[in-house]
This record gives sequence, C-alpha cells and structure tokens, in this order.
Amino acid sequence: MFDSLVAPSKVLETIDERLMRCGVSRRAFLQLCSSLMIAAPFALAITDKKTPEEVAAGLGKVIRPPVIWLHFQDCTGCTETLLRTSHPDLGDLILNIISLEYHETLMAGSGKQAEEALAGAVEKYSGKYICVVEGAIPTREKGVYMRLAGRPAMDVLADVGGKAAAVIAIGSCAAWGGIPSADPDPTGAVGVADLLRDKAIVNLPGCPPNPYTLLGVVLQYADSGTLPELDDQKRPKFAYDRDIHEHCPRRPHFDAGRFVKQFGDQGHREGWCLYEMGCKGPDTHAGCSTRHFNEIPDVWPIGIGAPCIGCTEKSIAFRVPMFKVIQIHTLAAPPSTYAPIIAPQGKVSPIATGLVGLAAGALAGAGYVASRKFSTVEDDQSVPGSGPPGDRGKAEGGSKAGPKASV
Ligand code: FSX
Ligand code: SF4
Ligand code: F3S
Repeated sequence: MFDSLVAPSKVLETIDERLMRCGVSRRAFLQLCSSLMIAAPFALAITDKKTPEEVAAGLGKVIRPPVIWLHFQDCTGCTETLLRTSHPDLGDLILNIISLEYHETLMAGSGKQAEEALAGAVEKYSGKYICVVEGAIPTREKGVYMRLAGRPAMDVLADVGGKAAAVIAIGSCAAWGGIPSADPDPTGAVGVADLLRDKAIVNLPGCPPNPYTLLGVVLQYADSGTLPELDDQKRPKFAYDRDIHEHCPRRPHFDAGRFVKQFGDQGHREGWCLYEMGCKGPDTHAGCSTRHFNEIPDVWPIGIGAPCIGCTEKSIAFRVPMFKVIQIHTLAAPPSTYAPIIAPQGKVSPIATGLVGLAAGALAGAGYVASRKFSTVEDDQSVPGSGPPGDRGKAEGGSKAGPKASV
C-alpha cells in the first residue's frame, strides 16, 4: 500500500485500475463513495449523483492525483484523522485513491532517501501535483524555529508549494496558525495563505478537520481541474457553509432553554445544550454536527459531551477561552414558537399540552415556561427554568450572557 511513498510512481493509473490491481473490495469503495456523498452533498461534480454506484463509476475513471504532503508545526492529528478510520480497509483505500508521493510520517524512507523522494516528486510532477500542507509555519527570526534538511520551513513551502498546481492547507494550523499561533506565539506561526500569496489555496480548518472534506477537494480537482466554491476565508462552501448550531442534535434543548450548568450535572447526563459551558457552535462554521469522525455515530466534540471550541474559526479557537460564553450573533436564539420536546408524563393532559403550545406561539419567553412545566428533573438546581430567563448564565461561572440577553 505504500509503494508510491518510496519513490515517485512510474505510471499514473485511474482509480479503478489501481483498486483492481491492489484487490480492494468494491464494497469498501462504495462505502467510501457514500461517505463522500454525505460529506459533500452539493457543489462538487464528483458527488452530484443519485447513488454511490454512480459516484463510484465517475470516480473510477479519474487518474489518481499526485499529492505531496508537507508537515510543519502540528500534532499530526490531520494525518491521523485521515487514516484512523474505524474500518481498517478504509485507510488503505484512501491511500489507493490518491497517489501520495511524499509524506514524512507515512513514508518508509528517511534522511537522504526522503529528501531525494521529495525532490524527485516535485520535479516529475512540477505544476501538476496537489501540495497538502499540515501544520503552521514559523516565521520569527527568519524561520529558525523549524528546519527540514537544513532549510527553514518557510523556504520548503515556497519551493514545494510554489511549484504545485494547487495547495490545500489542512487543519487550523496550516489554515491560519492554529495552536502554535496562540498567545504568546513564540515562533511567529502563520498559515499557508500568509506566505503563498499568488497561489490557488483551499483552507480546510478544523483541529483536526474532517478527512472527507480533503478527499472531496482533491478528487474534484483531479476530475475536472477545478476547485470548489470558497467562502471569504478560502474554505469550501460545501463543508463550511453552515454553523454547528444549525444542525446540532442538542438544538431542541437550546430552543427549550435546557442548559448544562456544570459538567456531570443532570442536564449533562441527559444531553442538554452546552451553550452555557462555553459552546461556540452558534458562531462556528463546520459540518461536524452531521459528518462525524472515524465513521462512528456521535464521535465529535458535542456528541461526546464537550462544548465546541470553534476550531474552524480563526477568530475563536485558541483566541477565546474555551469555556467562555459567547454572544450569539446569528438569529439562532431560542424562538418563542417551538413546542416543547419532552412529552408530559402524566401531570399535564394532552389538551393542556396543546394549550401550552398555542400559548408558546403567542407569548415571548414560552420556551422558558415550557421547560419549567415539562422538565422531568425536579428540584435540581441545574435545571434551567429554576430562575427567570434573564438569570440564565448566572448560575455557573458568573456569566450573564444567556441566549436571551445576548440577542
Ligand atoms: Fe493542527 Fe494537524 Fe490541530 Fe493537530 O496535524 S489542526 S494541532 S488537531 O492535527 O495541524
Ligand atoms: Fe449545540 Fe452548542 Fe448550539 Fe447548544 S449551543 S445547540 S450544544 S451547537
Ligand atoms: Fe471543531 Fe467544534 Fe467541530 S471544536 S471539531 S468545529 S464541533
């Protein structure tokens, strides 16, 4: 599986030819195609099909794109997320779909052999390869804080990135500096776009990002020579067009005013909204709430009970304290029209429920009323509704930025 990592491939094959030659099962390929359809439901020609079979038929004809992968200041989580799939053959499959010509963490060679592999790949595919960059680039004191084979990382990026057809900055570190650029930023860490100014660059922030977003962009480029539509931060819209809050499974709790007040409290155990624990979901553009990691349902920060830290947002992650409650800038405040989601348990008749629903449509603050009436957790101080809406956020940590106050 790693033969293309030792030396530049002699012949570029189509994906179908490669999969057949390596004996990769059709089932695994179809599974990957379905995952791609979920990750890129629109805006990509390769996934704009009706069935995984149709996606596979199109993808199979694509020539495996040569990829040169550079590592700078990072934790290698971006590579890990690509390979650490829950089905062992999926990691294999990904490496069969792209032609990975150079990748320091995965390649067998080291030292001089590795340097020759890099130089050989750059020369052979000059102007045709995709350069994937993982990690931030230190710029302080002429880049002295990171050297590769004696060259500052900045120079390696200028050379290898400069000769690429397109550059993909994977992860928040490569997109805008990420963790290494957090205050006090001792190395002057920056993202790719700060250094390669005249290149076609796609940013895929996330700490780490979803691997299918990378695959979608790479395969789109290999198929048609085009990049997907980007937003003002060079992020592909198909993956970053919505904020987490729009599709969060805990959203009904937010709308009904049920907030976790403390890790481990009753609300936390029942999966309530993490807004008051500092969740940055309302201001964070990413697809995590619908595209989970490692192909395992609920494996994403909020799915496992941790607030979103806004890892795809340059102005939030590693800039705003993790548990600080944010102001909500969107219209995503609890509406007054939603019906409560917890059914009454014998205390309230169906007719009364309907009346409360009607009242909720007419009265401001009905979410608060409903959460009081229908809460199944009695006498728990952590239960939202134990005080008036204006008091939300005061209970823990002294925050006064409850949703209503922040709109
Ligand atoms: Fe950065 Fe990649 Fe964060 Fe890590 O390597 S985006 S530190 S999870 O994963 O570069
Ligand atoms: Fe989900 Fe966070 Fe929004 Fe709550 S605030 S609904 S946990 S994204
Ligand atoms: Fe990052 Fe938030 Fe998703 S922390 S991984 S954008 S849920």
